[in-house]
Amino acid sequence: MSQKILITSALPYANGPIHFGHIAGAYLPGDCYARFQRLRGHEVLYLCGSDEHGVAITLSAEMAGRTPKEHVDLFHEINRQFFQKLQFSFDHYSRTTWSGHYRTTQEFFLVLQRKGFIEEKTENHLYSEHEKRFLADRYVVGTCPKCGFTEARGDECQRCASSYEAVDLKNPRSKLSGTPLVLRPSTHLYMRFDLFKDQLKKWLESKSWKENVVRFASSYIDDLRPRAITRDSDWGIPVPGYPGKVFYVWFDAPIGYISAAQEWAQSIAEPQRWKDFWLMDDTKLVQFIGKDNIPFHAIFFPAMLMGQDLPYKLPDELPANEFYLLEGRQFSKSEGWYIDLADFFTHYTTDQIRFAIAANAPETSDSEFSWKDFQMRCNAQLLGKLGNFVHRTLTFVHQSCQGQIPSLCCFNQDDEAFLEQINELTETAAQCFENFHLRKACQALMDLAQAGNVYFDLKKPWFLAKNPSGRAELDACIALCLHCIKTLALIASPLIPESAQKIWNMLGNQSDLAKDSWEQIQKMALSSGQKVAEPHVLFRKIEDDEISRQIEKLGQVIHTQKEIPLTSEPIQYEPLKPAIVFNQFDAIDLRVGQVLEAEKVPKSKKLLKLLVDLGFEKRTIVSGIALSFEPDQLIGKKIIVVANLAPAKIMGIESQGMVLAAGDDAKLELPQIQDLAPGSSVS
Ligand code: B3M
Ligand code: ZN
Repeated sequence: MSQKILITSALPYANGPIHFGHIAGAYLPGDCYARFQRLRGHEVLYLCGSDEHGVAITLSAEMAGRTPKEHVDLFHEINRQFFQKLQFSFDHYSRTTWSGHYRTTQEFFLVLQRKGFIEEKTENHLYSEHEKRFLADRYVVGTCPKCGFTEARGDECQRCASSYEAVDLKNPRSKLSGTPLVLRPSTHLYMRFDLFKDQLKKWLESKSWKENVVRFASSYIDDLRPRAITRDSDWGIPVPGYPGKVFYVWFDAPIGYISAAQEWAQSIAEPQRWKDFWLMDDTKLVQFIGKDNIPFHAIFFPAMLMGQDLPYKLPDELPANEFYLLEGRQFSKSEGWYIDLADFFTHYTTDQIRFAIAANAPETSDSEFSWKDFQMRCNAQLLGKLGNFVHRTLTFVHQSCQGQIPSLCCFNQDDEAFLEQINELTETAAQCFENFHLRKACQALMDLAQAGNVYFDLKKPWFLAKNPSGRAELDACIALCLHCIKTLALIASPLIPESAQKIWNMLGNQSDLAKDSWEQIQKMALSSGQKVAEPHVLFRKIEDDEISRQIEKLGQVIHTQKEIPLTSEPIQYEPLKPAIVFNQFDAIDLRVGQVLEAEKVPKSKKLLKLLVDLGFEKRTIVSGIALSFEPDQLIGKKIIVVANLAPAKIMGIESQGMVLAAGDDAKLELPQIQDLAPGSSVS
């Protein structure tokens, strides 16, 4: 029976680009689940969006020399595009700076206040005598009261994931100046979470959630205290009746799940539709989060929902994943310990990374991306098992069956056994998707592809083809292999949607697989006589030397990405050049170029020789940027090129253009283009 399923993935802060570490926790599992449930015929609403408030954002914006609004606009867009690139199937991607979200948050608060769940308290807060202001959580660092980590953040510990008040930290100091902080009284609003203790306890006991979630949540329940829900800041949602105060980001962000549904409902011109999902008991609410977000989703947000007048849904499932590291360490852009995404996607596909992450998802303990594991998943599994089976079967259909699906008759015992295996593994995969076990779902997919290969080898259809009396057995074998491929496309669809669709099309189907029905595809017999397409390569082999190069890149400090320190030396401005008229400027033809190759020019410290793709042609350009960039860092990057500069010989090489860069020789940055194709004009 079809059910309404409301699925959310934690709203990422629009505070920096998200990376594969995030994707593994709350996002890819959510997307695979949403895709699976749609195939099962359920009515899915899958929501996400940017979390755009909070002092972490004002702090980073300040460090980057942007206003908070400029900062969130930038990263909202970058992250939205990243999700698109990864083929995420959100029904709506909202943002918490949407005006409707302000309204909903303020209404939420007013209801809690009216019902007596909010109190005003004057308490000690951390004050910086050096900066002459109160410092909100993220501006504070100190020693974690739970685990003793000395660099803990002011609201949650990045080591043990505890959440606390900044005043609970030992040795608190300012994140910006490093100076110690003192306590001073200030008035704030507190939410009486303590009043929800019994109700929360009863509700949590009714859930059979993952061990890590239950353990974490119960450790909070016994010590529930009122918590401050306001901050002194001018960036955030204003607290009605309290000028100068805004809501704490963890008060407004989870309400973002509701306002995202409201914005979605407006976008489809059915403004009340969100209620079918948020206010109806027959909806299932599944919230995908990372483990550091457990207390907010298992305790604080449910309490806020319980304190409303309207019958809001509480989460039915809270699949929380552990952390996903990069070669054993946390992803860190500032330390160069990260994967450059623009570069990544010039070499590898969305499905390769989706599969590698899913197959190694941090479900029960931390796991990691390693380049070797990535290579193994792509070569031994995607290519060696799945790609290989599809390719050899379809090639055979063209060689020996006139490119058509043969009819299926007269099964023998081996065929029966194979068919049973297909059915069992399909059922296993469905169970895995249903229960958030992506690793096992990937395993089931590979097991099925391998079962296909084993069966193909056992039946030796190339041998049967030599003898006319083997025809019926050959037909049955190939029809079964094609049935297996159809099932592989189905199971693969939530995980690697692009490749699944390609496989689906290769079988001669025209429809959109993601919109089809699991049950019907499973039951459907392939029509004999249907033409299958010529097989084409689904997955490229990744060579050892590219993997070695990728590993070498890790840890190199990337000059272009450094944040601007607050205490930088005063800038020596170059004097302005004499004015030019528009026509002089317009005579310069600026184009987007993509760097295909880069190498040092022998005997030169400053020069790099680049091969740049301008779309309509490729150019060799000699550029004086070698002191700021390693050749490898540039490959795949889209840059801006002066395309009509007369060629010039530099160190014996003809340079056919110029690359635009800012700064001086030792510290250059390249303006970069994200989406535009090589050859696009810049004006
Ligand atoms: N933005 C924290 C995070 O990205 C936070 C989640 C909000 S979910 C309502 O990990
Ligand atoms: Zn800690």
